[in-house]
Amino acid sequence: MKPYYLTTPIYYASGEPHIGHAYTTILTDTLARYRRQMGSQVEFLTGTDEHGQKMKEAATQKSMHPKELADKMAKNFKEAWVGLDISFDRFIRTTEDAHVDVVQNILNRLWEKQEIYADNYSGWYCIHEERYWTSREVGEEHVCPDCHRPVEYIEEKNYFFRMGKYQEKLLEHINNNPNWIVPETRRNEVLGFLNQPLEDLSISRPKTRLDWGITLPFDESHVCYVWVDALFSYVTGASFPSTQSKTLKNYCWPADLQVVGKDILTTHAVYWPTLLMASDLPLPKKILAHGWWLSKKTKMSKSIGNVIDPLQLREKYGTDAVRWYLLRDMRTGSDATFTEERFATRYEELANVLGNLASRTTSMVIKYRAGRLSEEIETELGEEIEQTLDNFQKHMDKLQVHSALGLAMDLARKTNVYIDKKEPWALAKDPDRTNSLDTVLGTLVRILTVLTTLLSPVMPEKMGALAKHIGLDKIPTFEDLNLALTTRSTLKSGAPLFPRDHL
Ligand code: ME8
Repeated sequence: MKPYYLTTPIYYASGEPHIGHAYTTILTDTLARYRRQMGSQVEFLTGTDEHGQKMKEAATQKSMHPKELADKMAKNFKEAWVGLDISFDRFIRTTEDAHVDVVQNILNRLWEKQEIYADNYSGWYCIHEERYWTSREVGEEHVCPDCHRPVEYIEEKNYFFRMGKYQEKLLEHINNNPNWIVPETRRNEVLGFLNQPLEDLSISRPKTRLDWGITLPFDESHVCYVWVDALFSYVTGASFPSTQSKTLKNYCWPADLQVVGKDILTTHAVYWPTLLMASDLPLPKKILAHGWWLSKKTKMSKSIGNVIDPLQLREKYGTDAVRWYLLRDMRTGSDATFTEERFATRYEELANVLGNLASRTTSMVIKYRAGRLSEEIETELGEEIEQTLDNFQKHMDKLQVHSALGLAMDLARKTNVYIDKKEPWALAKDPDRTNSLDTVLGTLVRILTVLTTLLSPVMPEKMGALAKHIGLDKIPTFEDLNLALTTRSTLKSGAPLFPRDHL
């Protein structure tokens, strides 16, 4: 059976990874881990986008060859992802031979099918954004509408993809599949964009202007436009058969989910599906376009210079706290503002609600029952647990990760209230109420077990530690949850999960 295939964008290797990249990657990782826990086989792709003008410029500034810079940055991205516990299965680099081969093959196919034609182009071009603009878009000041840098007027031969002819087919697909682009606000943006006639897409750059890219198989004097090159890396990453490997072994296109930021929605929801239609390849099943992390009300970005280094935060608070903050504090799909105060508030929630519940529970089971739960004990709060499990999965399946995490934390909060109400320390003093104490302790451990399952996709390391404290040898999958409630070894106390001295 084909694995559940999901992807992050293929990030530009022209700069260091920052918190925005980390957010998308942690979000995708959490969804990948959730799928694995639901019993699916998963293929998770991330990687670096290493061709194009931006890459060439960044390398020139550093007096490096673009490939040398790409090697360095691909390593930095990979290290950042390992540091943030990202469970990617494949890291693709667009300079890999296998990818160059796939792109040339597909371009050839499109050329033979006359989906690509040569024409002269004259108009405005933004080097930084690597795209053409119309006179109306650049206005009288002649600046790029996206990055506000001056644009250049150019005249050159270009190859064009007949994108315009797929407009109706794409509209039909979006209209027939209301959940193809989520959230709905982003879907509406794409529909708005498609209200205008869709133009053909320039897919080449003359080597006289830019030589750092994949050579067109039908014209040696041009390279492929970096966006077309990078988009097809999703197909290469799915083990698309190339001229070297003709087999369909491990081939897993189409993607089940492609996660991107809202800045690159048009390329993913318009260029990409139309290129796939022309190549006779199926479309991805779903596109999730999330919002931006802002810093002082502006988008965090390399060029603005207001970015936050995710690895620095990790050193201070730990990997899982970074993962928690980013996913819990941003409504999946909307923008959010990054502040250290919000970070501290979210960390407090981990320490005071979840960490506190875990340490109270383990220390009571150790103190009153020498770390052993009595067997076949009735537990309470069954309905709350079932409802949380059910709603958590519903929210995750709708990709509303922030609300799923909120539900798990609510269960932990309610359980702390339950402890205060039941006063197990009073029950322990009363020999007539032994059963009641066992029920309370059993309930607490049962809930912590459920919480390890719910929260391990976002906090794999801490939930692994919690599972050990409560006597489990591994975090149960959703299916194993019932079994895991009865089979466990002695509970052990351990270091606090979320030490308060970080605050
Ligand atoms: O666009 N908030 O790469 P890129 C949230 N190479 N997410 C952010 C963010 C922010 N402030 N800043 C960046 C490219 N991101 C192309 C992609 S895909 C075939 C080619 C995340 O390095 C977000 O996912 O500029 C955004 O879409 C992506 O990084 C852009 O990364």
